[in-house]
Amino acid sequence: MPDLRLYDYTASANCYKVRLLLAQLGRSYERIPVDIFDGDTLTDEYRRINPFRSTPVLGIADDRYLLESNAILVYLADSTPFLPSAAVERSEVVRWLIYEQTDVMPATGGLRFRLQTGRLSPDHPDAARRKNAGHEVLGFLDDHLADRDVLVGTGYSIADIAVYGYVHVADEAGYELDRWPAIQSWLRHVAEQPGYIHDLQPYPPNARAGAGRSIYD
Ligand SMILES: N[C@@H](CCC(=O)N[C@@H](CS)C(=O)NCC(=O)O)C(=O)O
Repeated sequence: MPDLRLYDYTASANCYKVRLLLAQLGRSYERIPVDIFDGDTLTDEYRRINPFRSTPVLGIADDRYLLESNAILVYLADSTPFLPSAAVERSEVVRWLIYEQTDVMPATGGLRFRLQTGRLSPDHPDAARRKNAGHEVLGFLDDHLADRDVLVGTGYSIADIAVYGYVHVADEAGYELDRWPAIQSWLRHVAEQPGYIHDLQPYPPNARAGAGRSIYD
């Protein structure tokens, strides 16, 4: 019986990041599907697991639950090559984990979600605002990656996994990734890493605005 339980939504790139690291670590786990548009995160039981009602959540031994995708990546990567032990490199990894959540995710994943589920049209001012921010983010990443294969130091790390989770979906949010050649070669480099999987699903019909029950409606 695996000691890890992943509360998981297959269309979420935050959840995909955790599935990707688990696959690359070769860790077995129990997958607990959470349909966030069928009210699964709105129950009292789910609130006890995660008062913020988001996915992913990682259940570990002794009925403890880890929240926040990147905090889960740090936990799983501890003492592995996916998280450098040297203080400076470790700090740089954390910097990218923060940047992914504050800047990358809203511009790419947030826009993908809203466009694909009919919450925003491409010409809505909020879509345009996110798109402008995304151009800045992707330009910045392309500059950073112009002379390196990975985001931190010389080795593939959870910084790459986290940022990859939300950059590889940028085309689904309407970005033309061929504008950023260094990002494209980095995306290929990530996809060539041992144990790589890609099992992110499109949003199902019940994710459309008004079609289900979630914190978004
Ligand atoms: N900062 C959080 C964001 C989590 C998040 O927004 N998860 C979304 C899916 S990508 C979710 O579960 N939304 C549904 C809900 O909160 O009920 C993390 O990285 O884990």
